[in-house]
Amino acid sequence: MKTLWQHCHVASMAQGTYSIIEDAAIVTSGAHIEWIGPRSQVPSDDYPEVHDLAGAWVTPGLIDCHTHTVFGGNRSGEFEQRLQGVSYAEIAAAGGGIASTVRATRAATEDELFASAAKRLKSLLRDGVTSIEIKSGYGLDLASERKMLRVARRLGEAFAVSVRTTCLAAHALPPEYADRSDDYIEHICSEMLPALAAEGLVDAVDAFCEYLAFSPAQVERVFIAAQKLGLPVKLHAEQLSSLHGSSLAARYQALSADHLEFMTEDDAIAMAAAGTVAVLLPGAFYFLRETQLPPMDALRKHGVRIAIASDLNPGTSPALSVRLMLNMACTCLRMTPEEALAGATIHAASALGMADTHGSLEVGKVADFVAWQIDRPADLAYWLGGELEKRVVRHGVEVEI
Ligand code: DI6
Ligand code: FE
Repeated sequence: MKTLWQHCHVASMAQGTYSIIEDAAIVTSGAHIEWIGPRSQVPSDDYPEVHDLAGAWVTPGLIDCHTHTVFGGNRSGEFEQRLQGVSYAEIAAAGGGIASTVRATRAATEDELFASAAKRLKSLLRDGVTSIEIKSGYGLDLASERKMLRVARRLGEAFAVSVRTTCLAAHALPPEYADRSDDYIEHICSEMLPALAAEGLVDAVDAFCEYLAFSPAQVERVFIAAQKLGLPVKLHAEQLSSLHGSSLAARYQALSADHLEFMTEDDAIAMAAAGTVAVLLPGAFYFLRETQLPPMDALRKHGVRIAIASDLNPGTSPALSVRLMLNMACTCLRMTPEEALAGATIHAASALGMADTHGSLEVGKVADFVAWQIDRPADLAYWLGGELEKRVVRHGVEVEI
């Protein structure tokens, strides 16, 4: 069925810029965009449904391309302890940190994980998100990683959002494998990934490349296993130190390398050549009070596409708003509001391998868009969180949020 959406301005984000169409109209046919352009040129037709968007600014639905939305428990207690002077090392020695989230995630039932993740997801959806990536990585054994990925799939069925799942079994070393990290990598490559992929639970494979997680050589083994299964890869790289994981990711044509505070210009050159997207995570940068900025000038100079995501996780980025991340991308990373919005739309789509169908408003693409009651697109990066008046359309149909 054809629907006409009019009385709006559009920031289509085609080619990664606002690409503004003033006094615009959009024709959707079923789930897709059939026509978009100035209202004066709308093809004359009998539109069975016509929507007046009352002067709204229409953007693509936001895409949160890096999240750990599914996890047990939370770590606000540790946050409070740290601010009372307890050190991170003391908290970790007492079984806190990522290990505590692994214990809570393993102990939770699938339904419990679904219920807690659904609350966080709803907050992101109220912020205009229509696609999201959700990683595993707090299970760290086959059954628990499966449980997390199943919850991620179920969230995509229960809510008006497209979910891309990423297996992050190589996130941390589980206690059963203490001092045997190579054996755990072998277990991931030969047992976990093949089983989870066969169950259709994995859209991409990720790892944490860091001195306190896994080495580049170990990550490479995970990438080779993923490639054998025909799965694209991505990588947490250069968050705390420079191991050139982002160059390794580029060698494996990774969809993205993420965090990147400590990357070098050579890493940026490698990523640009491979078309690997740089996913910057200002929530983690802020929450950890990081001072090392990603090399913004090198990324821009070499034409690396930059995406922005929430990194929603209990340890380093308890972020429930993508728009707040846009603001932090501007204030902390000195991105422009236009770059930030491209980062949460078209470039985020590329980071998930879905830019052919999502991320910008163009003929033939999926009709996922938000009609915001704002004065100009920069408002999306300007307001600090809160809720903006809006209408959300997914697959050509307005959704209740
Ligand atoms: N980088 C991070 O910031 C998170 N994971 C990662 O690879 C931290 C996850 C946590 O502390 O729970
Ligand atoms: Fe992360």
